[in-house]
Amino acid sequence: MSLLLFIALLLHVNVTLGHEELKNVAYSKKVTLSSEHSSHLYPGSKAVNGILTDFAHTAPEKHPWLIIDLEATYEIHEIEVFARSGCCGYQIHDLDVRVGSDPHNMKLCGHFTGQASNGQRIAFWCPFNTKGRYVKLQIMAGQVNKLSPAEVLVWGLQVY
Ligand SMILES: [Ca+2]
Repeated sequence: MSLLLFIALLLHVNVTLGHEELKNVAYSKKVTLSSEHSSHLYPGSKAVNGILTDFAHTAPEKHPWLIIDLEATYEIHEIEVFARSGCCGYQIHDLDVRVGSDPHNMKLCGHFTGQASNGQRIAFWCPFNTKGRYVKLQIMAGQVNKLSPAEVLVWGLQVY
């Protein structure tokens, strides 16, 4: 990846690839968590608000998950997950990232064993021609886990 492209990705600006533009299609979309933190201070919307210093946070569970509804079908190239920056990055581990046309029929895009460090950016490059409307993150191992991403970016092209 060129330095310029990398900087463009960091700044969340659109990247031109040939004649098409990859966009972060998760920004401000609807996010459902498998459970909410008891304080209700960390809703799913904080995982797609463009702010790396806040985060979504489930209650403690065995296999907590987060689903983003992209509201349309996209060809998805890359998914980026940022761990919490101030603390507790280790909460991101054994993470499956899946894409699909409905939440019950999803294909694996990538897996991160971890544990993450605070603020770590984790990139998942989806298999060629991955298409879907829903993106799911789920912790797959351990007994008591909290899913707490600071931000999830989904780089895709709309399928017409
Ligand atoms: Ca955020």
